[in-house]
Amino acid sequence: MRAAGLFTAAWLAPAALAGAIPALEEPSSAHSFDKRQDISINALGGKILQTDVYAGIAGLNQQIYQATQKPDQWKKCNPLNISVRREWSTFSTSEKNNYISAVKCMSKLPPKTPKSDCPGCRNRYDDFVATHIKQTFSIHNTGNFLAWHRWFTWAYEQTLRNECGYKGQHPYYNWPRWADDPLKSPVLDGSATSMSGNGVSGCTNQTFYGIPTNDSPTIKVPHGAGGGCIASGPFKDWPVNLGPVFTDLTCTPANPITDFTSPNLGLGYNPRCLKRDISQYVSSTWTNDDQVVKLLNSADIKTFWYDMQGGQNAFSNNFMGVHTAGHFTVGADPGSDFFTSPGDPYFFFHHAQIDRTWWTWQNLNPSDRTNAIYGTIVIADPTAPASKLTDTMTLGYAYPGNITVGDAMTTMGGPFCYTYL
Ligand SMILES: [Cu+2]
Repeated sequence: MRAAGLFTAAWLAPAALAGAIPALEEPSSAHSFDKRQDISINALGGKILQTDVYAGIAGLNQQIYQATQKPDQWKKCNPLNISVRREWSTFSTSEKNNYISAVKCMSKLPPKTPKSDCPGCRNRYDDFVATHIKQTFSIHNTGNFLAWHRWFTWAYEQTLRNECGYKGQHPYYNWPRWADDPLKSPVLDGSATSMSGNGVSGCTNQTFYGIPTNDSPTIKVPHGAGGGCIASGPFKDWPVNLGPVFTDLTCTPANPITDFTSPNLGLGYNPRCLKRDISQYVSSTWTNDDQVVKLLNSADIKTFWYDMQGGQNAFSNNFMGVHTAGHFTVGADPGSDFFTSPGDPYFFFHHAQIDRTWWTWQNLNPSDRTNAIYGTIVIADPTAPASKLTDTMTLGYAYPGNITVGDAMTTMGGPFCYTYL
């Protein structure tokens, strides 16, 4: 059994190393590595990225590490049953349609969060937005930041499958592949099999978006061609019900609950359209291959953690970091809102790539990095208690059960069994 697993893992590597991602007929099979039918570099924009080479090495390392160092986990999760997350551009048309209809289904199911905990929640998707808003101060610039968002994205993937008939694994959006022109990516090109594209021209009284805030910007992001509602593609009628809390877009109506001491801050009912202002400026400056390579070359978790989130003196030296840059690649409302950003379904494509980037960094040296943790339990507060692997995490009403930070340090342990191609 173990020998067979290692064999499978070993031949997985050359494909990933070449940046050659198989186009699969069906994504649902856990045994799909052997269904490779077509390899097309052109389908990926003709580019081979250094960061994808790193990811290929990481994927092989992880299998070997798990097989040799974690035999008990390996029995439960190995190449014979592991789920494989792929880039959206490698999905077939039917795979894309299956995913898109599952996301839309989430917006049609009733919410599980009680009205008392989220007065504005109107659907199952809102449960995920609400739990992110409620926990914003304890899941960003904290030690659990990467672990919590790994679990959040996985729980969303499970819910698409369990409640909305999705058959595949969660896609990711590989920033550096499309950094020169995100509107060319199959995620954002506005086609019938995209997550819709740019918003129409809008919010024209605004010339820039300020990072971290409009009032005291450290970085000024120029207004792009969008800023208004998405008017075409599968998500043109996508409902945004919650927030804003902290948006960069000045044209968004305020939420009925603006009291920062309220447990329901931003959770009043505020129905509106989904807006985007897709920014080639942001993506090409801070999410290109060189930027991600530099991040992946971080020697320790402290460096990695800071650089991912804008550096030690946040956003100084005109440095945004891939986390914020990935959000501001779509921007607008709710995409630019630190609290409400999951309200744009693009969020989960971005955070799957954040997770892939962390997974890559971890598995370039799995024995030292799998359990490496840095940060405290309170947002950007170095004086608060340090986060620990034994800390409990919750997703509120979005997904049942609690896990620990330690449970989410590997994609092949705890509740997880997935890898990236
Ligand atoms: Cu978040």
